[in-house]
Amino acid sequence: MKIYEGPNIRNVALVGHGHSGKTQLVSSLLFAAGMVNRLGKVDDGTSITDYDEEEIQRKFTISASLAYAEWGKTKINFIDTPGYNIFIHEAEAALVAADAALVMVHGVAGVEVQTEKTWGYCEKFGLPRVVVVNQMDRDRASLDRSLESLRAAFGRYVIPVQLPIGEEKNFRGVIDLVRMRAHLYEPNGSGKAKEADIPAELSAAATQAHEALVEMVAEGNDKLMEEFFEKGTIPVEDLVPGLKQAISEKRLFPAVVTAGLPDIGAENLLNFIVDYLPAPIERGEVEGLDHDGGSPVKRKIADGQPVSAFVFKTVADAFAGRVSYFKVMSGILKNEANLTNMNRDGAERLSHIAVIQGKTQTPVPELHAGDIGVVAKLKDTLTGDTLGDKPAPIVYPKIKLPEPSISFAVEPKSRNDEDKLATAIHRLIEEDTLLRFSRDAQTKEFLVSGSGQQHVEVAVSKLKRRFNVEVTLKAPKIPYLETIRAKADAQGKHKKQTGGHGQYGDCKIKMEPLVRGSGFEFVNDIFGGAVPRNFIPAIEKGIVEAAARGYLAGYPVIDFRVILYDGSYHDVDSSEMAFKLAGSKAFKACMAQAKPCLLEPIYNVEITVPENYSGDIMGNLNGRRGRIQGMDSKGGSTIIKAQVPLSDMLTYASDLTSMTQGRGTYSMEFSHYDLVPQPVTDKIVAAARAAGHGKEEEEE
Ligand SMILES: Nc1nc2c(ncn2[C@@H]2O[C@H](COP(=O)(O)OP(=O)(O)OP(=O)(O)O)[C@@H](O)[C@H]2O)c(=O)[nH]1
Ligand SMILES: [Mg+2]
Repeated sequence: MKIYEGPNIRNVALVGHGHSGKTQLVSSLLFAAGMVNRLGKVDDGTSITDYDEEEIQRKFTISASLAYAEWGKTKINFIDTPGYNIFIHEAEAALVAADAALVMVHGVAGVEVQTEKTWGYCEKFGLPRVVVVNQMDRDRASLDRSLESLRAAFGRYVIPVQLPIGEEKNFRGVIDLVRMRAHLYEPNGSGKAKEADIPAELSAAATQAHEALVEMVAEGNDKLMEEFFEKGTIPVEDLVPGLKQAISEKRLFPAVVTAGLPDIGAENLLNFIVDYLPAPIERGEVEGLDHDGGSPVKRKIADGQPVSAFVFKTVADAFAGRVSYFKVMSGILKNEANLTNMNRDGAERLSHIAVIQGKTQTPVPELHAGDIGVVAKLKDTLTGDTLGDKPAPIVYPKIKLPEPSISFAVEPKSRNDEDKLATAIHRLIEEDTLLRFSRDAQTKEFLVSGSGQQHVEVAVSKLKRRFNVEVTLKAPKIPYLETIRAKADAQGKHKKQTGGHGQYGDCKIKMEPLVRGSGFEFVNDIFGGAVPRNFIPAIEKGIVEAAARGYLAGYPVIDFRVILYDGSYHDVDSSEMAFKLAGSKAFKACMAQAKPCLLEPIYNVEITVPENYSGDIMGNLNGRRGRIQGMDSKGGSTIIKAQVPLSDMLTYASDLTSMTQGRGTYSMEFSHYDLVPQPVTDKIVAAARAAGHGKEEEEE
């Protein structure tokens, strides 16, 4: 393995809608570049970057992965990312390591929901973009139609730099509109091309497209504009740097054509990446903080700087342990380096640094500023951490992922599974930072939360396959709550004075509603010792415990204030227990007056779907207690804002998947849930009782 330095490295991420062909294209590019000796295929489970068993089985990308092509003097690092909506956060998280993106669209479908979403991610990271119109060998594939949708979505700065030669099944090569040459690919899928003159029948179209390109390159560049007016064109030796600059400045988004499966356009794309996309060092400086939570500092992306690396991904391997993926942000990272974890202030030794081709590691002696590598068995470094030279501290910003939106209850299958569950899940969470594991304090269930049903199912499948832990998934119990809507005032008296030692406790309380999220407040307003001080905590305890047992359907009562203002006691018979029971009785008496109601968790969601599905989806929402709050359209998509009860969320998400034909053509974002007052139904009470809620208080 050669050592590559700054100018000879490219880091490009492939992003876009599911099924556009990103994973296939990476394998096809690697084959064309001679990195592998056969063409890996997604459909056979032999692609380089969908190597995980979960991916092979499902035939789509779940987690971002890395590959590289040594092309001429340059090493191109490819980051293949998922396009499926449920895993799209992985694409966002991986873009931090990229210096440019290939935004892939399907040549038949054009721009789709996740194309727009990932375009937005690229914008956020300030990445130059090449639009790849792929699968040009398919029936009805069309560059013109794809461009139409691209321009509608992203503006007129999406400009073709290639034209296809041949259509559909006959797609066999591309015209390079910069140099005005044709490249005809061998029909055997080798990814190799021969240069030729532009076919006569395409010559007029090519000239027109070339002129359009020249004008666009000149548009934002005074010097080139002058040259263009003078000569009526721009010679190729000025056009190449002009285009490169326009791409780096994100002024132009060039469009190329490919077909991954027959491996057409591969050499042209590899050359385009090397010739026109920026090397990491060309990005100049990166920003960070001088320590976690500290002040901003900048670091030049250059070999001459102190070493620093950002860990952007972690893989939890059952045998190799943690594998950390990092980008060298500055300096030269040597094998066996001793670095400091800048976030946790711990020492880490980087033994056996390597580059990775899918899952296959190749050890390297060093990696230069801008390059990407992996290392196993770091002690306590996780995704989002910065490693560096202790005397030159810098901490790079972590990516904030969305919150998980869907929770399932998990039940270990056996005692043995239960023992291993927490450890295994925590290792998975290191790899999949959006996954959450928790115990619901109220329902006592173990919950696994993720971005969608498939996300949680993949986690369960990994638990079994990698860690030999078996669990079953269930719909979680809904954590309803109860609250009050009116003030109340009541007395609670507990008195038993028959025979032996008696019991006596008596209190008067007022109750009033508080705003949502306030919880519980207790105010002691007793004057003159009507209740001795030492019994007051017992009254509060009695109320708190009664509130936890609920009033209407056995769900905890929240968001209210209790004011204890009077009471009485007995010198001999009063006890803590008696006052606790008095508190509980006073609470119940108040609840009867306080207009209690149930609070139901209702999610606020934003659903983006292709226009033609929006009618079905709104009908479905209305049919299941969803409330539509607003609608908007953008490109060919409709954005629906709605509220959906948590109790309907699981079935709702699976309905959406089937309504949009199972390929994740929608995107659903959850902001937060509100607790919304609802009437109590028999069904809810029955479910609560069945779940053991609202048990009677202890014997008096
Ligand atoms: N005809 C044709 N089929 C292709 C081409 N590229 C990919 N496919 C097929 O399209 C399907 C999707 O390809 P993938 O490479 O998995 O797509 P992807 O963009 O990685 O999808 P996600 O991982 O879900 O984001 C597979 O069945 C491929 O065999 C192509 O150029 N031509
Ligand atoms: Mg893929």
